[in-house]
Amino acid sequence: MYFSDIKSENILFQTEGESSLIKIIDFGIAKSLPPPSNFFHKKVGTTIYMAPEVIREHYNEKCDVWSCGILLHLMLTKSFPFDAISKEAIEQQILDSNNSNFLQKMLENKMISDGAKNFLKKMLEYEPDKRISIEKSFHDEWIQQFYLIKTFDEKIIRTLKNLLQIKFERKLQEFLWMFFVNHFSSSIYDNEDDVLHAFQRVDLNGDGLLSKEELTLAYGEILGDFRKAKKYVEKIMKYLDSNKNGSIDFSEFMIGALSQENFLTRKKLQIGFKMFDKVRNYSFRIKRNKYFFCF
Ligand SMILES: [Ca+2]
Ligand SMILES: [Ca+2]
Repeated sequence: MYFSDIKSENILFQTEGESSLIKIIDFGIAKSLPPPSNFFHKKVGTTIYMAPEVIREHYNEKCDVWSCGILLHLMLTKSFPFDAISKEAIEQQILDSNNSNFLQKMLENKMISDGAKNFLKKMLEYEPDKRISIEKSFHDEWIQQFYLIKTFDEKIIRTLKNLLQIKFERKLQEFLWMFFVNHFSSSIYDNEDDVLHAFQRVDLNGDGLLSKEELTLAYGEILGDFRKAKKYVEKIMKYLDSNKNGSIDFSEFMIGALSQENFLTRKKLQIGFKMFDKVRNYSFRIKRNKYFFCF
């Protein structure tokens, strides 16, 4: 899918902490990716973030890379590369940026590193065909220096081993876990950072999904036995791939990685139950570490 309206207003931090997850909101004009040779032809988005090909109304997913470049420029310099008093004038500036010196001039006096400048040039490449792809940008040298989770530390290993214990006995149980993970505020999670780091460590290509191959590599390394790892990964996919798309997203991963003993405490379940209990026509009991819903 491509988003076509990447901008600071559409990016939220989940918590105030430094390692907060960020979430993109407002998928109103997002679209599924067109087949490779097809393009979209309707000008949508926010002018200051718009790629030149969007203004020319002939574009594909590369328009998101350009908008990310504008956003990165804003983050690094507190300014936009284009600036004018009207939308039309900004559009004209963007269209006129097809000049080999434009980026060079724009960045020459900026107090940012050469690595950042080079990366910005790749993202703000005028021709979409020559512009870096999202996949390649994740592996760019400048980005990779911030991606420091190279090893399996103790916390990551513990989190990944929790995944091996997951077993849903009933569909209702699976639904409840999904509900807790998707609706609880992060203050409920004691070890959300560990879960995030474990997810990032396994997600080698940075696409936000754990493929069977990525999981097998991770468990193979942890267990020292790739044949065993393959078996475990089959089990993980069976229990955690709830939308059956062949990969594990962060919500699915969270369900398996949170330790059941630590996560399902009475207090947390009661908070969760209050969220359910809008119509107040069912009750909730915890007995000997088991929980029951009574309708
Ligand atoms: Ca991945
Ligand atoms: Ca899935």
